[in-house]
Amino acid sequence: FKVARVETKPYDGQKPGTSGLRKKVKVFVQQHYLENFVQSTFNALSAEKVRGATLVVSGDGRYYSKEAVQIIIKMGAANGVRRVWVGQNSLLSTPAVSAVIRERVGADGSRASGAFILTASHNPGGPHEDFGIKYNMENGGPAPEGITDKIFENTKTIKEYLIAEDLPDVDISAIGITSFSGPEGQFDVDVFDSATDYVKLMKSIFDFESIRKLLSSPKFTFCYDALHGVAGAYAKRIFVEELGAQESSLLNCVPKEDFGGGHPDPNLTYAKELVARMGLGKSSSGDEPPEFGAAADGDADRNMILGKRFFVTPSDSVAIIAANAVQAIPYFSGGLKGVARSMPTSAALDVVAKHLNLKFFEVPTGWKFFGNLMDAGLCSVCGEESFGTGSDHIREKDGIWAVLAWLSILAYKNKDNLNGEKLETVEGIVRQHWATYGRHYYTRYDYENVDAGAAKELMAYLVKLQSDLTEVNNIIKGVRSDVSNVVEADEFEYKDPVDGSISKHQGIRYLFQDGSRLVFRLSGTGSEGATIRLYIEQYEKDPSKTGRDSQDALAPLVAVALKLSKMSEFTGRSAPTVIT
Ligand code: VG1
Ligand code: CO
Repeated sequence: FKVARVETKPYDGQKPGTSGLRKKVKVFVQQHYLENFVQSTFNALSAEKVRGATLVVSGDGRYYSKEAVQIIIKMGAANGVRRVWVGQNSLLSTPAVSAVIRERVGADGSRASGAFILTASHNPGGPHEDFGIKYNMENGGPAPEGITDKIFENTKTIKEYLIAEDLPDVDISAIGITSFSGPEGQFDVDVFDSATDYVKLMKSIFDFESIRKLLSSPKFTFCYDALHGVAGAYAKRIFVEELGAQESSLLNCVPKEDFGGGHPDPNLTYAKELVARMGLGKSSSGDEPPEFGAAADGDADRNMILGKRFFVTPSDSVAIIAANAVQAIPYFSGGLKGVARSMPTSAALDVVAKHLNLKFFEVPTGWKFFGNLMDAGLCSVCGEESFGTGSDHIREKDGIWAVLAWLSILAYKNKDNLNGEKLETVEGIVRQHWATYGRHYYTRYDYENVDAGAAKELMAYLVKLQSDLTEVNNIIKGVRSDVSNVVEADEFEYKDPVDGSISKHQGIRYLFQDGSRLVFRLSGTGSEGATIRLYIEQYEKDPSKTGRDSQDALAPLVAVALKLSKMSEFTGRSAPTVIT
């Protein structure tokens, strides 16, 4: 093949957000749009990460992925990349990409040094919905801000990109290596099975035999919903073939370009079918719900864990996994190096860290901040309130890992009980945890697709309000006299303990005397307008008071949050789009 230099002009707005560049498909298909971003990424990396390198390119299989893979292959070839690795049909979950970078060895002994992940994660897909792309580094984790800032700068000045226009499209449905010869020698495209490396890694972390026993117990019933995302490509292999679950326990496990028209976000609003099956929500079918249910998002890095008629908040989930990991999961049997959570995630994990005397870190939203801690050996288990949970086995959050972690805990708690009267349940484990550590009542209100100007004004107003806590507390007393005082308010700023880098403006916090918190942030993953996220948390230590309905328990704080922020005045909304 030959290398063509194509002239181009910059596009506005190619700034990677919390997790890569996400835009409507109609934006991505504009002439040179994807090419500009890919070339800007190559130009932001040091030469040895590109020339002669091995790169992974794949994603959640959403609409426009197949075209994008071919473009990136041709651009890789032209930029001197030696090999491109592609999951069959361009499918690889985000955690599997991370695993492939860290674990896979090519037939010729090669190893990958980075990846383009093609996903907009939990955002809907299809010709009228979202596409996305992000770059991951040689540790398997998302590019740090230093790199994403450079990429953005490059997109503003780009004049040309390199592409092997005459390279034929590669058949990405067939496993095997196709070789080409270019000006600098051989170039290979290696199409491989999407699940093999990931499944192998999972088997090295968990005790599959004990999970298999749990799943085969007639008293244990199981259900998994991939919401038509890429998790489906792993669910059958792991849950059915390896662990013996029934095929009928898999819902929506065939990956689709448009996620079946749904919103592939595993929460109580969007995972409707699973929620009904688990006996939650209004549309319960009347059948006896399974003991355990879980769902994933489009790229399978998120998870929702449910018990029979019971929802586990993601903040509780990571705390419970951390509290039980050493006993229940072989990978952690030597102890935890430390734990970490994102700032808006509830402090349930903090309490576990304190009890178990573990190192603890609070980082800004987005998985990239956990990676440095893990690379430095400071953190084993971490999580976010946004249905992201994971560990240092890779450098991304991992939806299926979280399910296997919960199944391991259930298997451990029931190991002498599989033929007994009654199994320990998800709900039982969570209530026991609250009794020991106290409960963090938690909810998040999302206001999606709000006018971007109005959202900025609301945030600016909240920052200004922070300078006068007397005023803040007067407003609060005017709404609810039963809510405690705000004692501190700030904008969260993070100094990375490993590389010393500083991230500012990571969310507005109001901290109350009784440990309650209100956090306000603007989303960095949307593709249209602005999304305001409001996080509400309240700690209850008294074991006799940990069993309340969470929306009831939090009603006073919610009222205060809405009043303090003038939410309806600024946004014109009387209610949030999604409550989780
Ligand atoms: C959201 C979540 C954040 C998560 C990010 C990527 O970001 O809040 O916790 O890491 O999505 O998740 P934001 O900026 O919209 O609040 V995924 O599964 O979309 O890659
Ligand atoms: Co995701």
